[in-house]
Amino acid sequence: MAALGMTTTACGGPSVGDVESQALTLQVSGVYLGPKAVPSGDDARGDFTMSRALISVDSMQLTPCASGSAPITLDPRVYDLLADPPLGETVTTAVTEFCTLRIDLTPSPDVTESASSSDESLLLEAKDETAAKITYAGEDSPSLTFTADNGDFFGDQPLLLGFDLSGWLAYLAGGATNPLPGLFDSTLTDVAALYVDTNGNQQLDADEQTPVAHAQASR
Ligand SMILES: [Ca+2]
Repeated sequence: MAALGMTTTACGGPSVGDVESQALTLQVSGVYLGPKAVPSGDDARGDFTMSRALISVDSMQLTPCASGSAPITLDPRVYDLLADPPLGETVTTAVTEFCTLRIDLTPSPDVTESASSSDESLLLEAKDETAAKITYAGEDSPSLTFTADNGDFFGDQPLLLGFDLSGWLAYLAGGATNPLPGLFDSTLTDVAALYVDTNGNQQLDADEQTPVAHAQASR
Protein backbone atom coordinates (compact mmCIF):
# COMPACT_ATOMS: atom_id res chain seq x y z
CA MET A 1 0.00 0.00 0.00
CA ALA A 2 1.21 3.42 -0.82
CA ALA A 3 1.40 5.54 2.25
CA LEU A 4 -1.31 8.13 2.47
CA GLY A 5 0.88 10.96 3.56
CA MET A 6 -0.05 13.08 6.50
CA THR A 7 1.88 15.99 5.15
CA THR A 8 0.05 19.25 5.27
CA THR A 9 0.60 20.75 1.89
CA ALA A 10 -0.23 24.31 1.11
CA CYS A 11 -3.50 24.27 -0.73
CA GLY A 12 -4.35 27.88 -1.07
CA GLY A 13 -6.68 27.74 1.90
CA PRO A 14 -6.97 30.07 4.83
CA SER A 15 -4.01 30.66 7.09
CA VAL A 16 -3.84 28.96 10.46
CA GLY A 17 -4.93 32.11 12.21
CA ASP A 18 -8.08 32.46 10.15
CA VAL A 19 -10.46 30.41 12.24
CA GLU A 20 -13.48 32.71 12.08
CA SER A 21 -14.48 31.62 8.65
CA GLN A 22 -12.89 29.68 5.89
CA ALA A 23 -13.63 28.55 2.42
CA LEU A 24 -14.91 25.10 1.66
CA THR A 25 -14.34 24.17 -1.95
CA LEU A 26 -16.26 21.45 -3.74
CA GLN A 27 -15.57 20.63 -7.36
CA VAL A 28 -18.26 18.80 -9.32
CA SER A 29 -16.97 17.01 -12.37
CA GLY A 30 -16.60 13.87 -14.38
CA VAL A 31 -13.59 11.67 -13.71
CA TYR A 32 -12.26 8.61 -15.49
CA LEU A 33 -11.51 5.66 -13.25
CA GLY A 34 -11.23 3.41 -16.28
CA PRO A 35 -11.05 3.75 -20.08
CA LYS A 36 -11.80 7.07 -21.77
CA ALA A 37 -12.71 5.25 -24.98
CA VAL A 38 -14.53 2.00 -25.70
CA PRO A 39 -14.20 0.21 -29.05
CA SER A 40 -17.45 0.04 -30.99
CA GLY A 41 -16.40 -3.24 -32.53
CA ASP A 42 -16.80 -1.70 -35.98
CA ASP A 43 -13.67 -0.36 -37.66
CA ALA A 44 -15.66 2.25 -39.55
CA ARG A 45 -17.14 3.60 -36.32
CA GLY A 46 -14.00 3.50 -34.21
CA ASP A 47 -14.19 4.17 -30.48
CA PHE A 48 -16.95 5.62 -28.37
CA THR A 49 -16.03 8.58 -26.18
CA MET A 50 -18.14 10.72 -23.84
CA SER A 51 -19.29 13.91 -25.52
CA ARG A 52 -21.87 15.28 -23.06
CA ALA A 53 -22.61 14.74 -19.39
CA LEU A 54 -25.03 17.11 -17.68
CA ILE A 55 -26.75 16.81 -14.31
CA SER A 56 -29.36 19.17 -12.96
CA VAL A 57 -29.02 19.59 -9.21
CA ASP A 58 -32.02 21.00 -7.39
CA SER A 59 -30.14 21.38 -4.16
CA MET A 60 -26.82 20.43 -2.71
CA GLN A 61 -26.69 20.26 1.05
CA LEU A 62 -23.70 20.03 3.35
CA THR A 63 -24.55 19.00 6.88
CA PRO A 64 -22.17 19.87 9.74
CA CYS A 65 -21.28 17.08 12.13
CA ALA A 66 -22.25 19.16 15.14
CA SER A 67 -25.86 18.55 16.01
CA GLY A 68 -27.88 21.72 15.93
CA SER A 69 -25.75 23.36 13.28
CA ALA A 70 -27.76 24.36 10.26
CA PRO A 71 -26.91 22.68 6.97
CA ILE A 72 -25.57 24.74 4.11
CA THR A 73 -27.74 24.51 1.03
CA LEU A 74 -26.48 25.57 -2.37
CA ASP A 75 -28.69 26.90 -5.12
CA PRO A 76 -29.95 24.84 -8.04
CA ARG A 77 -27.44 24.50 -10.82
CA VAL A 78 -26.81 22.48 -13.94
CA TYR A 79 -23.36 20.94 -13.84
CA ASP A 80 -21.58 20.17 -17.07
CA LEU A 81 -19.40 17.30 -15.91
CA LEU A 82 -17.11 17.76 -18.90
CA ALA A 83 -16.54 21.48 -18.30
CA ASP A 84 -12.98 22.68 -18.59
CA PRO A 85 -12.09 24.22 -16.24
CA PRO A 86 -14.32 22.10 -14.00
CA LEU A 87 -17.28 23.63 -12.20
CA GLY A 88 -17.43 23.91 -8.48
CA GLU A 89 -18.65 25.74 -5.43
CA THR A 90 -16.92 27.69 -2.73
CA VAL A 91 -18.68 28.27 0.56
CA THR A 92 -17.41 30.55 3.26
CA THR A 93 -18.27 29.06 6.60
CA ALA A 94 -17.11 28.85 10.18
CA VAL A 95 -17.92 25.15 10.15
CA THR A 96 -14.87 22.97 9.69
CA GLU A 97 -16.40 19.54 10.06
CA PHE A 98 -19.03 18.32 7.64
CA CYS A 99 -20.37 14.79 7.88
CA THR A 100 -22.88 14.51 5.06
CA LEU A 101 -23.32 15.77 1.53
CA ARG A 102 -26.67 15.32 -0.16
CA ILE A 103 -27.58 16.17 -3.73
CA ASP A 104 -31.08 16.14 -5.17
CA LEU A 105 -31.47 15.93 -8.93
CA THR A 106 -34.43 17.43 -10.70
CA PRO A 107 -35.44 17.98 -14.32
CA SER A 108 -34.41 21.34 -15.74
CA PRO A 109 -35.27 23.14 -18.97
CA ASP A 110 -31.51 23.65 -19.35
CA VAL A 111 -31.07 19.89 -19.72
CA THR A 112 -33.05 18.70 -22.71
CA GLU A 113 -32.21 16.17 -25.33
CA SER A 114 -32.52 17.85 -28.71
CA ALA A 115 -35.08 15.36 -29.96
CA SER A 116 -37.19 15.69 -26.83
CA SER A 117 -39.39 18.45 -25.55
CA SER A 118 -39.28 17.32 -21.95
CA ASP A 119 -36.94 18.54 -19.26
CA GLU A 120 -34.31 16.13 -18.08
CA SER A 121 -32.39 15.74 -14.84
CA LEU A 122 -29.50 13.94 -16.44
CA LEU A 123 -28.20 13.79 -19.99
CA LEU A 124 -25.38 11.57 -21.17
CA GLU A 125 -24.07 11.29 -24.68
CA ALA A 126 -21.29 9.28 -26.25
CA LYS A 127 -20.09 9.61 -29.82
CA ASP A 128 -18.23 7.31 -32.12
CA GLU A 129 -15.70 8.56 -34.64
CA THR A 130 -18.40 9.13 -37.25
CA ALA A 131 -20.09 11.47 -34.75
CA ALA A 132 -23.02 9.09 -34.38
CA LYS A 133 -24.45 9.53 -30.91
CA ILE A 134 -25.74 7.30 -28.17
CA THR A 135 -27.80 9.25 -25.67
CA TYR A 136 -29.30 8.55 -22.28
CA ALA A 137 -31.70 11.09 -20.85
CA GLY A 138 -33.19 10.73 -17.37
CA GLU A 139 -36.28 12.47 -16.05
CA ASP A 140 -36.18 11.05 -12.54
CA SER A 141 -35.36 13.05 -9.44
CA PRO A 142 -33.02 10.79 -7.50
CA SER A 143 -31.19 11.91 -4.38
CA LEU A 144 -27.73 10.83 -3.37
CA THR A 145 -26.22 11.01 0.09
CA PHE A 146 -22.52 10.86 0.81
CA THR A 147 -21.48 10.06 4.36
CA ALA A 148 -17.81 9.96 5.26
CA ASP A 149 -16.66 6.35 4.90
CA ASN A 150 -14.56 6.32 8.02
CA GLY A 151 -17.39 7.56 10.21
CA ASP A 152 -15.47 10.76 10.56
CA PHE A 153 -15.95 14.13 8.90
CA PHE A 154 -14.83 15.35 5.50
CA GLY A 155 -11.45 16.59 6.57
CA ASP A 156 -9.20 17.58 3.75
CA GLN A 157 -9.90 19.86 0.83
CA PRO A 158 -10.67 20.68 -1.88
CA LEU A 159 -13.42 18.11 -2.10
CA LEU A 160 -14.18 16.64 -5.51
CA LEU A 161 -17.60 15.20 -6.21
CA GLY A 162 -16.70 12.89 -9.05
CA PHE A 163 -18.88 10.96 -11.48
CA ASP A 164 -16.99 8.13 -13.12
CA LEU A 165 -17.49 8.72 -16.83
CA SER A 166 -15.85 5.37 -17.61
CA GLY A 167 -18.80 3.65 -15.96
CA TRP A 168 -21.34 5.64 -17.93
CA LEU A 169 -19.38 5.22 -21.16
CA ALA A 170 -19.42 1.45 -20.67
CA TYR A 171 -23.17 1.61 -20.09
CA LEU A 172 -23.81 3.65 -23.22
CA ALA A 173 -21.48 1.57 -25.36
CA GLY A 174 -23.13 -1.58 -24.05
CA GLY A 175 -26.48 -0.16 -25.09
CA ALA A 176 -25.20 0.30 -28.62
CA THR A 177 -24.99 -3.43 -29.12
CA ASN A 178 -27.59 -4.59 -26.62
CA PRO A 179 -31.09 -3.12 -26.66
CA LEU A 180 -31.44 -3.80 -22.94
CA PRO A 181 -28.25 -2.70 -21.20
CA GLY A 182 -29.93 -3.00 -17.81
CA LEU A 183 -31.41 -0.50 -15.46
CA PHE A 184 -29.68 2.81 -15.52
CA ASP A 185 -30.65 3.90 -12.02
CA SER A 186 -28.14 1.70 -10.24
CA THR A 187 -25.29 3.22 -12.21
CA LEU A 188 -25.76 6.54 -10.47
CA THR A 189 -24.71 5.23 -7.08
CA ASP A 190 -21.97 3.19 -8.72
CA VAL A 191 -20.31 6.11 -10.44
CA ALA A 192 -20.63 8.88 -7.87
CA ALA A 193 -18.18 9.35 -5.03
CA LEU A 194 -16.57 12.09 -3.02
CA TYR A 195 -12.80 12.47 -3.23
CA VAL A 196 -10.15 14.89 -2.06
CA ASP A 197 -8.11 16.69 -4.70
CA THR A 198 -5.08 16.63 -2.45
CA ASN A 199 -2.77 18.56 -4.75
CA GLY A 200 -5.46 21.01 -5.81
CA ASN A 201 -4.90 20.62 -9.54
CA GLN A 202 -8.62 20.04 -10.32
CA GLN A 203 -7.82 16.53 -11.54
CA LEU A 204 -8.42 13.21 -9.84
CA ASP A 205 -4.89 11.86 -9.87
CA ALA A 206 -3.98 8.21 -9.47
CA ASP A 207 -3.14 8.63 -5.78
CA GLU A 208 -6.43 10.44 -5.07
CA GLN A 209 -8.84 7.75 -6.26
CA THR A 210 -9.77 6.39 -2.85
CA PRO A 211 -13.10 8.04 -2.06
CA VAL A 212 -13.75 9.67 1.30
CA ALA A 213 -17.44 8.89 0.79
CA HIS A 214 -19.49 6.68 -1.52
CA ALA A 215 -22.92 7.53 -2.85
CA GLN A 216 -26.04 6.00 -1.42
CA ALA A 217 -29.49 6.45 -2.84
CA SER A 218 -31.64 8.41 -0.46
CA ARG A 219 -35.23 9.37 -0.27
CA1 LIG B 1 -5.42 16.21 -8.00
